[in-house]
Amino acid sequence: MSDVQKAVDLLVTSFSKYSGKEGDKNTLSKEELKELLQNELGELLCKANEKAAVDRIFNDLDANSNNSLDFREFITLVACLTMVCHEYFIKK
Ligand SMILES: [Ca+2]
Ligand SMILES: [Ca+2]
Repeated sequence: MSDVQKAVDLLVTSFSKYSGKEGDKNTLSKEELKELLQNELGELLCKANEKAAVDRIFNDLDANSNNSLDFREFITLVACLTMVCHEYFIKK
């Protein structure tokens, strides 16, 4: 597999790993998002431990306000982070 294919595969696998923990297997609850942020993005999002920060990220991502994040809503976070990282490397 190419690097990009591996990255896509990893994103899908990582999402499923957390979304399958409770409730709907295909969506992330706030608790599942919190675990994902802490375990997978702790270095990028150092405030993932703060409840208010998790609440804000969750509400920002939950585009249809149904109190759960599907893969499409989750990928918005990954896209934003990727763009921020990209800008950072361009400026370097
Ligand atoms: Ca779930
Ligand atoms: Ca939603």
